[in-house]
Amino acid sequence: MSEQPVLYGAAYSVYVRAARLALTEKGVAYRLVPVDIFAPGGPPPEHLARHPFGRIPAFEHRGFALYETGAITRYVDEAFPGPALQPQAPQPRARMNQVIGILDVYAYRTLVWDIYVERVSAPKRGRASDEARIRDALPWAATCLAALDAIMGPGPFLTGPELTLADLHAAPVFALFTAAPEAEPLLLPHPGLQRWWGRIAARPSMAATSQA
Ligand SMILES: N[C@@H](CCC(=O)N[C@@H](CS)C(=O)NCC(=O)O)C(=O)O
Repeated sequence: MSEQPVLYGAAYSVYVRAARLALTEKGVAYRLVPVDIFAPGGPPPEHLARHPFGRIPAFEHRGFALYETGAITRYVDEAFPGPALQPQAPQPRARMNQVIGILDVYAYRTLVWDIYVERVSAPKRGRASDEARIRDALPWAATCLAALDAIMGPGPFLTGPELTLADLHAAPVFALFTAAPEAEPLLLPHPGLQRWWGRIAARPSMAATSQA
């Protein structure tokens, strides 16, 4: 049984990076064990035993196995010493959970799969971008950014004066989205969000999680 938490996944993954950011911001040493969910035969059977939906990350600490990134990052915050990554007061805590929900349900698919993957990843892999998919995603992307901006208010972090899990779930999404040229015009109406991204992108935890 490992004392040190273990994260099963791949460094390229948005969700794995959110979990790594939480561990890093808490100052928790962990092991990243590579899993190839896109292997020709599908996710390896030992990974499906950890995660029946075949996604990454999966997590383990002292024999306690967990999947779903929101559960993992909240567990990491609550089980380890270090700076609190969740507000105590009900209202800012609800805002943090609201942002994580927006990212999971709306922003991840739109900003990462519809825009970043189509515009940046697909051509790198020799596939033409699906222009219709990108075009259709732009209004949704604008809605996602406006919603996050409205919640952020004066900042400097997404849900107020302190860094929270909301920032750590959002940062990996923005790291990919902002690599697409579509990001700049979409972010233009949101200078507060741009400043937030500049601030988050410069954190040592982002450098520490930029590769395996
Ligand atoms: N709800 C899951 C989502 C995890 C997820 O979708 N991870 C992506 C990588 S960033 C994945 O495993 N994708 C594989 C697939 O879609 O088959 C969580 O919160 O952990």
